[in-house]
Amino acid sequence: MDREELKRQAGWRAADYVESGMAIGLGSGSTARYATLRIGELLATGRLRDVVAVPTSDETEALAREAGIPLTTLEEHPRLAVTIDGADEVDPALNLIKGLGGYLLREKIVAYATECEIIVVDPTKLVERLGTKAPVPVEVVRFGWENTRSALEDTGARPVLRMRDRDPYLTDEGNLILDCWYEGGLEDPEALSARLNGIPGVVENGLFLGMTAAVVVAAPEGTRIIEAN
Ligand code: DER
Repeated sequence: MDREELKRQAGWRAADYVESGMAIGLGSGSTARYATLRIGELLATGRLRDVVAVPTSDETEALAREAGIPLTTLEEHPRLAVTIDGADEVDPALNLIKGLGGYLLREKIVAYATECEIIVVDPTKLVERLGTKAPVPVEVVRFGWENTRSALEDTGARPVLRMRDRDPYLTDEGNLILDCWYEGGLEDPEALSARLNGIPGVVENGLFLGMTAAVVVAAPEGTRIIEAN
């Protein structure tokens, strides 16, 4: 079974968490995409009704429109019942690194507004320690960003400015991303997250700690669900 098929299975299974009448969040990325398409299908066939969704990126907004999912905003629906999103790393406590797709800020705001955050991954995303395979993406404002980068280095990071072609990558909010590599992974993600967000110029970091209700992992031997304790 190829990886794309595993992503599809994870997305489809996660869509079962959505019930009629819910206001939900729609994550971004190539795995969450399948959940969005499935929710659109369930709405089209009438198996789901009266669902409204807050998208976490311009890309997901366009996909949801195409899939026929009615959209809403956090102003209209400040609390969301379920959000389905992807992740770049998941540790055994269901803490996450997110943001390689570039939408960590909106994704974190939406996750914070959500009762039941469901994460969809294939098994390559499971790690024993965060930061071993992926960097911690840190979104920073453009003003004074090189000073911000120096302050990030003081946390032990090797920050790399994310690029798109020959230009710096800009988020939906017009900010930069510094991908912060930590040799050997993260010893204390809680302390690091607090320290990162205390640096002037940092808007948000890609550590999603204690926010996940369940992870849907699609593997060749079958899809399993890991629930938070
Ligand atoms: O949080 C992110 O930005 C991630 O990239 C996440 O959405 C995973 O994306 P993927 O399913 O395409 O790997």
